[in-house]
Amino acid sequence: MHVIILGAPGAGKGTQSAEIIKQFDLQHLSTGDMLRAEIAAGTELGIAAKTVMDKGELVSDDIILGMVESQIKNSDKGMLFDGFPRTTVQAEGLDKLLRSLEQEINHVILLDIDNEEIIERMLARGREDDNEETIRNRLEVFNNQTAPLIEYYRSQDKLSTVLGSGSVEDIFARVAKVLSA
Ligand code: B4P
Repeated sequence: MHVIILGAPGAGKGTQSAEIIKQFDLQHLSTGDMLRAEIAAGTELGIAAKTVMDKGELVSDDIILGMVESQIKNSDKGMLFDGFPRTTVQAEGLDKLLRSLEQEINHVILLDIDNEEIIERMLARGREDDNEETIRNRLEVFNNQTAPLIEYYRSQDKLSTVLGSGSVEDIFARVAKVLSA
């Protein structure tokens, strides 16, 4: 089983992913974590990515697809894709790669939450890219570049929308219900 967790920045994708992999036998693939690891290691990719991430923009599709491809090919487990795909090009690239491996995405969970709650959460988190100006840009980037994926997966009949506000446990219970169905 391959699962995508989709949602605006700060919707709680990373938080729910940590719960999901505990209960379901999936390998966590977070492109945000992978990029932050590159930054921490001071690699050329990390240095380039940091400039983009600090502005709240998206790292290029080529870099992201290159990063995830080897992970997918080298894994024999179902994957939980967290924060990926974020553009139609990434979604099509993922579909193409999985098709070549005779696999497919089984579920897409959309965490639905309003912008004001998101801004409150991210300001409380206080990561380097969590200042108000960057957050507003990330929300705009989400609406322009990532939100079209909602329709992309709805038309494939794979999308389930889950209310993303409430306690972490309550939200996870909603997610688990979808994945267990
Ligand atoms: P990501 O690392 O993917 O993270 P995110 O969208 O900011 O947050 P997430 O939704 O995971 O929220 P979290 O659980 O942490 O992206 C960071 C950047 O990397 C992007 O802006 C982009 O530049 C780049 N990037 C990543 N993937 C890319 C791709 N595929 N293509 C191009 N660029 C890419 O939760 C947020 C906060 O809320 C936390 O503090 C958490 O504790 C809190 N919280 C969570 N659930 C809560 C709840 N139920 N109640 C109260 N607080 C809660």
